[in-house]
Parts: sequence; structure tokens; C-alpha cells
Amino acid sequence: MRLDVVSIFPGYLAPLDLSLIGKARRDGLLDLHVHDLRDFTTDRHRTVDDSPFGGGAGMVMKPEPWAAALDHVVQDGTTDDAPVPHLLVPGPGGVPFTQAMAHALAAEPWLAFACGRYEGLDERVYDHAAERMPLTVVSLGDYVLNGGEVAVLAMVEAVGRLLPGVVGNAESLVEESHEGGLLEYPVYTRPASWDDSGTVREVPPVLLSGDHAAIAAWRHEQRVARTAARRPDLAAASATVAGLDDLDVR
Ligand code: 6GU
Repeated sequence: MRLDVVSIFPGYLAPLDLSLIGKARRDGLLDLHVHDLRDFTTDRHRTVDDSPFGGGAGMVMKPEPWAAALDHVVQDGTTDDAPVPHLLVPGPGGVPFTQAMAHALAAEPWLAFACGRYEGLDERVYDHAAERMPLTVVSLGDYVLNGGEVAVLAMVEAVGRLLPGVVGNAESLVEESHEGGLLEYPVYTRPASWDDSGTVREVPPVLLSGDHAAIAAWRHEQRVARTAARRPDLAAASATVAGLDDLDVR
């Protein structure tokens, strides 16, 4: 998979050299290109922003550098297989980024990310881009970040780890939070009995029982209880806890 990121802070993407995503790049599974938006300015001060027409707080990102940067990305990466990237623009006003979206994006050959700062991109950048490539504005959640870079780190990790060969143990992808609509069950390792400075903390005995059916049942109960407590919006768990499990409502 090819990935392009355009940002005024290319150094923000340095963590993508690390850990599993860094390894995936060195293994040739991820072909990541980070571009500095200021390289696509034409003035002496490398200006990327200006004040908003109509007034209001903050600054708006100018359209010309963005158009030049996105055109360059398309020119640089186009192949017969992937003539244009799917452009993702992170922003709190976007559609929610979910595990389902991560799976869909992991099936695409080429993604590009446009990291806005300040009050956002001049709206005509979206018009320019949408005439050339599929475009989705995506949000990580209902809170505001200063720019798209941190969101791109999260999305690249969420998508990249779904590519074949990136996560060693394919089984670890299956039972995770949000796969199957339930959060993960709690996990324990040795010691079975831990003296935490005078407080003895035990591992739940069922996990030491060797009874695989009982362990699976306990883990499922834990997932349901945890999901109901922390994420009552996830319907499967709330329905089960409310006793609606037996009714044919899903
Ligand atoms: Cl994806 N970007 C920005 N800039 N802020 C956000 C966000 C994304 N998701 C939530 N807040």
C-alpha cells in the first residue's frame, strides 16, 4: 500500500519510523511519502495561510499550495493499478473513523492524507481534489485537535496493522475491541497471586482451571459487562445486559 501525507509539520510523522509500522515500511509492505506543504508555495516567505474572508477568528489555509501539493502527489504515485489516491482529510467535522472504515481503507492500494492546521483549508481545495480523486473528511471523535497530524498517526496505525504481514499473530486481530462489536476481556499473566505491597491481588481462578469452555464463557461475560459499562451505545452489549438477548431483536 502507498501512503502520502501532506503537512506543514512533516516531523510530526516521524513516529511512523517506529515499531510495527516502521518495520512494515522496511519490509516493503507500506510505501510512505511525507510531503512538506511549504515546498509547494511560490513566495519568499513560504506562506500557507491568510485571514478569512468575511472575518472571524484565526487563519485559513490558502488554496494554491494545497492544489499544487495534491497534484504533485497524484503525478508522483500514479500507476495503472491505482491512478489516483483516496484522499482523507482529518477534521472534527468529518465522518467518524471506525474499525469498519479501517478495514475498508486497508483494501485500497493508495491513500493520501491532507493535514490541515489553523481554522482549516479554503473550501475550494475540496472542490479541486474531489474533481480528481475520491475524498473523505474523517474525524477521530468529538473533540478538537490542533491539526490533522496526530489523527493521521492514529489512522495509519489502525489501517496499517490490518495489512497482511504487519501484525505477526493474525489471531490477535480477531478478538480485539470493536471486532464483533464488543470490547476486549481483561487479561492476566504471572504471578497468579501478586503481593502488591501488602494487598494480595489474585488472577480470577477460572483462568487457572484449564477448563477451556468455562474460560471462553467467562471471557464473553466480561466483554459484555465491560461494553455495557463503558460503551452503552454499542447495541449488542446493552441488549444482552437488558435481557433482550433471548428476544429476536437484532
Ligand atoms: Cl481527524 N482532525 C482534527 N484536526 N481534529 C479532530 C479530528 C481530526 N478528530 C477529532 N478532532
